[in-house]
Amino acid sequence: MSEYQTLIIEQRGAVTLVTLNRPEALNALNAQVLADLLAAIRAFDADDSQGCAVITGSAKAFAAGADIKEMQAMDFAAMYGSDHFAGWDVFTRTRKPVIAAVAGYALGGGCELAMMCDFILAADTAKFGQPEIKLAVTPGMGGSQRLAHAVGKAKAMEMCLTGRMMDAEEAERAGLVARIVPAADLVEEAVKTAATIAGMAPLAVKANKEMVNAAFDMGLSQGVQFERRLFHGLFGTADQKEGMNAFVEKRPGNWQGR
Ligand code: CO8
Repeated sequence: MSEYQTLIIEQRGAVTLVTLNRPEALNALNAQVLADLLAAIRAFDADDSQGCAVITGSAKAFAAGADIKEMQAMDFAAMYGSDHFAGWDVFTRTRKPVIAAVAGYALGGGCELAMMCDFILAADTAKFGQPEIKLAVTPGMGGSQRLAHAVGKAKAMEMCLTGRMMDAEEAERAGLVARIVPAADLVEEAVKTAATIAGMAPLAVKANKEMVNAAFDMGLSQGVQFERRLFHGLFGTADQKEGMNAFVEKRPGNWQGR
């Protein structure tokens, strides 16, 4: 039996495929999902045989939000006292890349989880939204910030204030998703993309992820400086020598991860 109550984990070569599995609640994110996901993602990050992860849901729902039934009776003291949702910050500290493969609903916390991943591949059936306003609350897992970064103020504001959903095409046009694929091919395409990433030199993968993320926290000149220092640092690795030698010798690189 799986050690996870709400996830199915498969290793496909160097790719960890994580499938959210709470079909009775359209994968709503409750405390158990958070605990399972943090444990799974920590195990993935610590496993040298794994280079990239994919998080997906079902055909109907990636995740239909934070679990409303779990939050329904909570008051301010319970929310603030437990710093509810702070655990999700841990998820974003994963150093290896994580791809969200989204089919169906990605609403509220589901949209926020997808945006916490490094990029989103969307099925043509995907629907994104921050409908918390309809519950008289707001996004609580970073959605207002990450959506505004991804799609700009006008669309983020409209989405948060009206709670309307964006389909896959609009999401791609707006820059929320990297690419749309037919629903039937979503998981295979995401695993294939993850395998491509997992086939790259591991330190370069971490450095690329870290520097693109820095663009959201740093000003331009500071970010460019950060990029350059990380770039310089990679010239202290065996894989940089191997990568450039392999190019000159017209052969694939053989990475050591150091
Ligand atoms: N939480 C708990 N249960 C849910 C959720 C959810 N977010 N979404 C769906 N479910 C449950 C339903 O209650 C239903 O259970 P049951 O069969 O026991 O009645 C089951 O999943 C199936 O759902 P539906 O029957 O509603 O399925 P439909 O196909 O009719 O509709 C929808 C699908 C449109 C996705 C609909 O389920 C829906 O609107 N869901 C809620 C979407 C939503 O509002 N999400 C945002 C939640 S709030 C959030 O994510 C962040 C809150 C931040 C708070 C900040 C606090 C610090």
